Amino acid sequence: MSEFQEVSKQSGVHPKPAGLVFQYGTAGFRTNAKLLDHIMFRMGLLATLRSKTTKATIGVMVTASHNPEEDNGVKLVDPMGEMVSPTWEVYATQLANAEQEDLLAALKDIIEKEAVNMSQEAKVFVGKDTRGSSARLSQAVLDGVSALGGHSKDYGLVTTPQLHYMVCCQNTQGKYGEATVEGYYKKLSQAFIKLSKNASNCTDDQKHLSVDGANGIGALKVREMESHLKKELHISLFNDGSEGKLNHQCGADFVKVQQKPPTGMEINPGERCCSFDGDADRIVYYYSDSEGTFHLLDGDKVATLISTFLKELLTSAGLDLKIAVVQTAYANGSSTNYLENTMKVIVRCTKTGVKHLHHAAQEFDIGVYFEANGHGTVLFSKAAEEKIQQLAENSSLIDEKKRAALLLQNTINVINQTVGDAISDMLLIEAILAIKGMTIHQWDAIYTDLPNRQLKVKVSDCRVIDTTDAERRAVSPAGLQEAIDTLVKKYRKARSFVRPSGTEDVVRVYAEAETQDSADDLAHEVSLAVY
Ligand code: 16G
Ligand code: ZN
Repeated sequence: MSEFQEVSKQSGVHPKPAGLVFQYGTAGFRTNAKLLDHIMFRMGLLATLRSKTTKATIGVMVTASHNPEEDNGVKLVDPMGEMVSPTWEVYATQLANAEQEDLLAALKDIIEKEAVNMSQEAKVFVGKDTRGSSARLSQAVLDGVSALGGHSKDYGLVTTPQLHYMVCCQNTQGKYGEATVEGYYKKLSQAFIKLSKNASNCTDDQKHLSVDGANGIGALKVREMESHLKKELHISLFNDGSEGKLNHQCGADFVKVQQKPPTGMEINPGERCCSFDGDADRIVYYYSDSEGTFHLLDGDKVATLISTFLKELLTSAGLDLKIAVVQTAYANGSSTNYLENTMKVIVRCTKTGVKHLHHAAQEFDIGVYFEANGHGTVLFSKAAEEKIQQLAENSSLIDEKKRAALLLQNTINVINQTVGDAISDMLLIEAILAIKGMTIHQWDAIYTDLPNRQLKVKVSDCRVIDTTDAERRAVSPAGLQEAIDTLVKKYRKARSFVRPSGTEDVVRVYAEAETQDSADDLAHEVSLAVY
């Protein structure tokens, strides 16, 4: 077969250094960019096979998100814009680790297991972030696709959620939108402008937002989008990539972990600010008060704002739809308490990693999912979307119901349902605050976060820790959970858990308690128990 000869030939241009082993982790492959060329080529091959079996377009995104500039990575996107299925994650690992002389055998093994029809056409969409290594690495992906005779479309510089969106649009024959970056801006901005029209008395001052672009792709794309927003949002962009280094002392991950503002940003008291991460799939908000104290509004606060807004609209529209919020063990206890006991919405907890949250959210009419780190979106079931649309089109409705239904409809259109999207989340949050006439301080005051602390512990092998109950309890090593339980009892309103990281060789420790000192002490004591 000539295609295998072509694979052999091309793989020689992208050789694997012998002995190098990587795993397709929570967010694909991610490591120093120098080690990734062969992996990129092979992911091009794998995406082509995946496209043939699904008879649909598959996406490949070259990015390492919030990692430092020297790193890079790759993620595969399935037909509806979701993360690639777990079986194919296993294939990805196998193909990436096959030694040079075993590559064809590894490839043929997948073809056989999945009964891939090699005469089926294949199409792969490729995107990349702004890292120096991304151009070369995305070319390696394209080489992989063409070696197996697949067709590719290179979207060039796009955010991760934009690529997910393109894949979904393509495979739904345009029902979700047009598979172009321009189409994405149009859909989101039109919905945003319609939502904004419902904000009466909104001053120019209230339409102002400072955005930290993490010196990455998000900054570029916010610039491109701005003209579509018709002055309904005034953005001051910082860390736009013109001077600073990607993710260095800035971006959503830095702000969340360090609990302080990014460098390179001017912050005036009370002003709304937000940070994207390096591939613009995460967002966190913050402000500094009149005393100069920094306040962070993370993914939990975002989930609360969005779910409150949606629940109120459902009530006004008289729609009986089941809404749930999906969180992880990292969600602040105060947020869970507020959602369950004050808001009375269903709350689910899943393991860390977007695919777990996404999956859980799909089980409800409306599933709002957010990780505390700011990655999240809202999913509407097909039935829910249809009910909302019917109501919005029903001309005999009284004003309040009609208004609520139209707001819901535009909310659906401003959201990127394929994956968490900093730009889309930003537009939705800005619209909600404007409609509710809410300041960032008022949003922050919905509930008060419990003080918390995260630590990481280096151990020789973090896999000795095994967890259950959505990572909230340790089942091994023996005695660890009992030790944590004893420590937690010493503090008021306390909670703590440990879990092995899926992206680094460390164990993560989380603790929260009534005071910051207690949270710090508890985290420290639990990390000692991990040794
Ligand atoms: C990945 C995940 C993110 C998760 C993080 C946890 C995706 C797209 N990204 O970045 O959701 O919060 O890993 O990292 O799933 P950890 O396992 O090292 O704590
Ligand atoms: Zn990211």
